[in-house]
Amino acid sequence: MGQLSADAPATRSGFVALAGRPNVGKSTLANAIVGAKVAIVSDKPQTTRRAIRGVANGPGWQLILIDLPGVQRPRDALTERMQHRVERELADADGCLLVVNAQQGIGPGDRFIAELLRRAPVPVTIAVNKIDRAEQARTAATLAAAAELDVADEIFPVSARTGAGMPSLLAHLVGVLPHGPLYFDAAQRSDQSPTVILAELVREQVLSRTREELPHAVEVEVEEIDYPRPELVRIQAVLLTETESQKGILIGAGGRMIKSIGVAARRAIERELGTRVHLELAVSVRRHWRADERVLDRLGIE
Ligand SMILES: Nc1nc2c(ncn2[C@@H]2O[C@H](COP(=O)(O)OP(=O)(O)OP(=O)(O)O)[C@@H](O)[C@H]2O)c(=O)[nH]1
Ligand SMILES: [Mg+2]
Repeated sequence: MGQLSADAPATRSGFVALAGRPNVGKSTLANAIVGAKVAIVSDKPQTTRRAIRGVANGPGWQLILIDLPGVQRPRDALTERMQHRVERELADADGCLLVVNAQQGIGPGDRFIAELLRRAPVPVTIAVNKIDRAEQARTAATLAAAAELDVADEIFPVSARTGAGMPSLLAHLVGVLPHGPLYFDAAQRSDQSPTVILAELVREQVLSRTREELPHAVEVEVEEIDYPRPELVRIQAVLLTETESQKGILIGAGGRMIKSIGVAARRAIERELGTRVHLELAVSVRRHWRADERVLDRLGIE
C-alpha cells in the first residue's frame, strides 16, 4: 500500500489503522477526522465488528483511517474473525494509531496491544483520548505511562468528542503518509456497502437501548431497499438475536422497544440520506449466529 506510482501526482496518501481496547473511542475519532459518520458509536464495548475505511481529504493528501474492532480475547467465531482482521489490517497499514483512555490510564490490555504493534513494521502514534473527562493530572500521568510503552514516535492528548488536540494529531498523521495515488474518489467517505451502513445505523439504536449480553447478541441485516416513489426509500431490515427471550426484550411490552428503535433509526437514516425513509423492522431468532461461519460470511464480517 502507498507506493509511489509513476503517473500519480505528488500526493501524500495512505492507510492508518486504529488500534486500541474496546470503547476507548476509536470510531468516534475516525468520524471526527473524516468529518462524517462512517462508524457507529456506543457506550458498550465491542461496538465495531468490521474493518471500516474512512476517507479524509485535504490539500495534497488523502488519509484513509481504518477503524477496527477493539482488541480483545476471542470467544467465538465472530470475535475470532474480528481479531484476525485487526492483525491483518495492522500488518498492511502505512501507520498505526493506538488509542488509549486518558482517564483509565495504561493497563494490561493497552500493553498487550503495544506488544502487537512493536512487531508490526509501521510507525506508531498514540492518541490519549477523552481528555475532556479526565483531570489534568490524570491526563499527564497517562501521557507519561503512554511514553513508557516505548512504541510511539509521538503522543497526542485529544478529545475526539470536543475536538481538542485533534488538528495537531491530524497534521502528524498526514505527515507519516508516504507519497502515493488517491485511493478513493474525493466524494467517497467510506468503503462500506449501503446495506451495511444502513444496518449499522439500526444496530446503533439497538446498542443505545440494551445492556449486558444483548448488545453483543444482536446483528442487523438489511434485506431489501427499494424506491416506491422518487423521494422515498423503503428499507426492510431484520434484527437477529440468539434466543427467544432476547427477541422478547427487543420487541418489548406492547412492541414499544422495537417501535422506539425503528423511529430513532429512521430519523438517523433520513439524516444520512437526506430523503424520506420508510423503515420496516422484524426480529428473528438465529441460534448461535455468532458461531455460524456462513451467517458471518453473509453479514460481511470477515
Ligand atoms: N467524553 C468523551 N467520550 C468519548 C470520547 N470519544 C469517545 N467517547 C465515548 O466513548 C464511547 C465509546 O466510543 P466508540 O468510538 O464507540 O469506541 P470504540 O473504541 O470505537 O469502541 P469499539 O468499537 O467497541 O472497540 C462512546 O460512548 C463515545 O461517545 C471523548 O473524547 N470524550
Ligand atoms: Mg468502534
